[in-house]
Amino acid sequence: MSKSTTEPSRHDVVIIGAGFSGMLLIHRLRDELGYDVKVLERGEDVGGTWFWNRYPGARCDFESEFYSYSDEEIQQEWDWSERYAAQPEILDYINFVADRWDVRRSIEFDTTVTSAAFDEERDVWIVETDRDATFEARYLIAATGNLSVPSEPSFPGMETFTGPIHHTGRWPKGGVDFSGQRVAVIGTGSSGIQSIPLIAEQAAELTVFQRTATFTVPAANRPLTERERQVTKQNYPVLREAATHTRAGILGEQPIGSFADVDPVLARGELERRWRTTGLGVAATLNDTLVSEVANEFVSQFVRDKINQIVKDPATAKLLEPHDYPIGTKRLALDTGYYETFNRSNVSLVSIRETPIERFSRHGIVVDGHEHEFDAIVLATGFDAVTGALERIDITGRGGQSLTDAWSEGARSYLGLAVHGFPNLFTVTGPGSPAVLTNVLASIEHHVEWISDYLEHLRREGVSRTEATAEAQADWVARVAELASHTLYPKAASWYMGVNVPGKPRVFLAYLGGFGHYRTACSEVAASGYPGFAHAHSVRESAARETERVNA
Ligand code: NA7
Repeated sequence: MSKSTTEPSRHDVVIIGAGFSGMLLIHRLRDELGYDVKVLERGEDVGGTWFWNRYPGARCDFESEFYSYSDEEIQQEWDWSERYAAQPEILDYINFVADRWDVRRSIEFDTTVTSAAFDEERDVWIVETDRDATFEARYLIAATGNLSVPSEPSFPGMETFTGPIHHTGRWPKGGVDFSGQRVAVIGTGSSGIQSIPLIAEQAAELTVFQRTATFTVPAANRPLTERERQVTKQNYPVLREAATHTRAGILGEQPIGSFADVDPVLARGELERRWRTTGLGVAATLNDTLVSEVANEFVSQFVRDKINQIVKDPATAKLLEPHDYPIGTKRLALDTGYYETFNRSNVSLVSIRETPIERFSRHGIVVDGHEHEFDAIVLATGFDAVTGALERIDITGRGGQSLTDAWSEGARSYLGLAVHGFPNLFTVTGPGSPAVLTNVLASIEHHVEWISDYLEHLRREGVSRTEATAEAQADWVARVAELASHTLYPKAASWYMGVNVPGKPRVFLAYLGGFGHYRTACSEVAASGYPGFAHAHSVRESAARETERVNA
């Protein structure tokens, strides 16, 4: 911990992260409720995930008109150009909102939080940073994002490679010019799938190293018409409200029934229609795709057939066919021309399933004794998702307990919002919430609203310390695990399960009961006076109140 030599900067609330969540927290808590807030942000500007993930092809995979704040003024003013906006447009939007809400005056940029310790005497968090600055606040809110810490595998000899190595999640600000170069991409998750078609267009040669073939469906991205924008704008409140009742926090195609009840010819036709027009709607065609192996296999095989139709070389098509997990149990990727890219003469695919990367050399990558030579290497290897950002901060709660120890057997949380042993700490879209399975903007708005309401409740009640009880947390963790156990999700080695990071405990990190039910559960807690949280007054404040009482 780098202890500051100067007086701490004192606030009501310290927030870590200035992405979509941190910005909304400033607006809600500072502008609407009058709290003194301070946001600490590692980057040099706002944007979070969308600040860092500047790789070619990066775009959202929920429709932009809804992958955005529901603020009426802003949603009426902003025009989205495409169904799924690309990263530069999303970052422009974030900057537009940052100016409108004047958030930057509450943010310390280029500031990495190194530790946070709860002072039980005063009921405040003491937050240290990598700069000579300490911050104190009654409440600490982690708005650290689920996909913010890149997972960078360390291959032997990596340091000997003479060319540049870029991680998709830390892409250089000015972009990268691959013209005329021999380029390697390692990783075929969403980031690889989005960037590979564009890198292939620019590079002289592109070699894709694939460990697991991923299910991906066409995004069916296209420009939005003025008419479409108008209709959405006229109906925003009702559309947003309806979305909060859905499983994923977004209105989309509804299932046509379960595998057993639907005529396979009809189901196949519906899959065909959705493949061409609806992106993620493919996986929602049957309502039991994520719980029934036969239903899942039907949809999985449909996608494999598509791959074989699109990819001309049968051996490459075979390698691209996903067989390692049921469709939907890892995040379904949305692509623009991914499978078609493998028909290009400058693109080749190397499977590293059976023969993993042995090492990097000065000039490239060695697999199965063969050296592939490259000018540049792209790591599209994903993130230490959901818990990574918090576990990199030395967080100490009540009794000197560290968060890393508390989560050593998997992240535990009450409602995905609070952690037993860590009073006055809230996590936006935290583990145990459904956030990563939803349109995350809907989840962020819900959490910010819930936390703000709760802070107001605590303020009204004169409470200085709140903590999730061990029992409430245990019940919630059991509920999350129980829901997952009835699905096919645990069959995939996914980042939802923490499996992609070596040594991370294998625990399903998201609530599978659906966004609508989750909201209801959170509302019920609020409406019943926040059961599952223990409230107290700080030792000092209680003493002050007692003195006041005696003097009166
Ligand atoms: P993902 O989805 O975690 O994908 C990472 C990819 O990198 C995946 O294909 C991995 O293979 C591969 N990978 C990771 N480590 C290695 C090593 N050591 N060797 C070879 N290959 C490796 O991350 P993304 O950034 O693509 O997407 C994250 C989310 O962003 C996505 O879900 C959307 O929500 C947006 P594996 O499958 O583990 O075998």
